Amino acid sequence: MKMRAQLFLGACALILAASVGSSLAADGGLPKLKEKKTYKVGFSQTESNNPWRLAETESVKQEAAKRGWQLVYTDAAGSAAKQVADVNSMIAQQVDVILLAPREEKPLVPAVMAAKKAGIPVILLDRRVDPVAKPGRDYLTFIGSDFVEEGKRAADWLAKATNGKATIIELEGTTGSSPANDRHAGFAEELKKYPDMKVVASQSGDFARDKGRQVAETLLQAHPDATAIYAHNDEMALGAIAALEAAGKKPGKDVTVVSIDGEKDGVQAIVDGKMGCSVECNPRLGAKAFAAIEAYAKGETIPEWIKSDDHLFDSSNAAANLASAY
Ligand code: GZL
Repeated sequence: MKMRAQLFLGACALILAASVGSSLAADGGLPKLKEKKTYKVGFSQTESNNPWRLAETESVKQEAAKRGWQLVYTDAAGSAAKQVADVNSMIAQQVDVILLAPREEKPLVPAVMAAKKAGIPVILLDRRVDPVAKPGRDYLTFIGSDFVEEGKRAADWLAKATNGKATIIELEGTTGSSPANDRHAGFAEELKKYPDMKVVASQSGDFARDKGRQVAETLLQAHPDATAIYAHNDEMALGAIAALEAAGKKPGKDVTVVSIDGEKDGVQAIVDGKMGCSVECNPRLGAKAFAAIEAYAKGETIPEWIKSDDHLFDSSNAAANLASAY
C-alpha cells in the first residue's frame, strides 16, 4: 500500500513540476517553435486605410502563398480593442506564430503577453509595442524601420532646403503609435541643431489623407506664416498639399513639404515639384517575416530588431523610383 501511495505522490510531483516548469518557461522564456514543413501563421493587421498598409498586407499574403503556408488574416479596422480580440481569436485557433502590426504601443501589450502565455511566439511587424514588453523574452523580434532616424533625416533635409530657417507645421501619425511617437521625437531632436527652425503647431492626422487635409487647413489658418509642413506619412502630406492649393498657396514654392513613406503618390508629388522629400519606410516586410519564422524554428538566433534599409526620395531620384513605388 505504502509503495502505491509513494508512486502516486511521485507522479503528482512530476505533473506539478512539469506544469510549473512550462508556465515558468512561458513567464521566463520565449515560446519555442517546432520545425515543420508548413506553418499556420496569424497576421493581425491594424487597418487598411492607406497604400502603405495595403502594400504590407500584400507582401505578407504573397509570401504565405509562395511558401504554401496557411495564413489567418485579421484587419482591426483602426481599433486597438478589436486588434486585441483578433489576436485572442488567433490564439484560440492555435496558430503556430503571430505576426502583429500593433496599432498603438500600450493597448497591444496584453495581446503579446496572452500569446506568450499560450506558448505562441509573436513577431512585431512595422510597429513596436511599449518597451515593458521585451524582444527575446516576450516577443521574438521587431521587423521594421528606424522611425527616430526617419524623423532626423526629414529634419536634416528640410534644414538644407531652407538654409536652416523654417516655421513648421507638423502633421502627426496615429496617436500612441510607435511611428508617430518616434518620428516626432527624431524630428524634434534634430531640430535642436537648427535654432531658426521652429515647430509652431503639431496635431494628429491619423496617417490618413483627408484627416491630414483637414488638420493642415486648420493649422495653416492659425499659422499663415508657416513656411514648411512636416508630415509623418505621405498620405497626410498629400492632404496638406491639397489644403495649400485650396488656400491659394503653391506647395514646393510658398511652403516646403517633407514626409515619410515613399508611396507612389508621394514620389509623384516630388516629381511634380509639390513635395520636397519623402524618407522611405518600406512596407514590404513579408519575406523578412517568413524567413525569421523559418530560421527560429530551425533553432537559429534571431536578432531583437530586423531593420529595414530605407532610402530618401527627392528631386534627385524620384523619377527613377516612381515605377517601383507602391
Ligand atoms: C510605418 C507604418 C505607418 C506608415 C503609415 O511602419 O506603421 O503606418 O508610415 C501607416 O503610412 O499608416
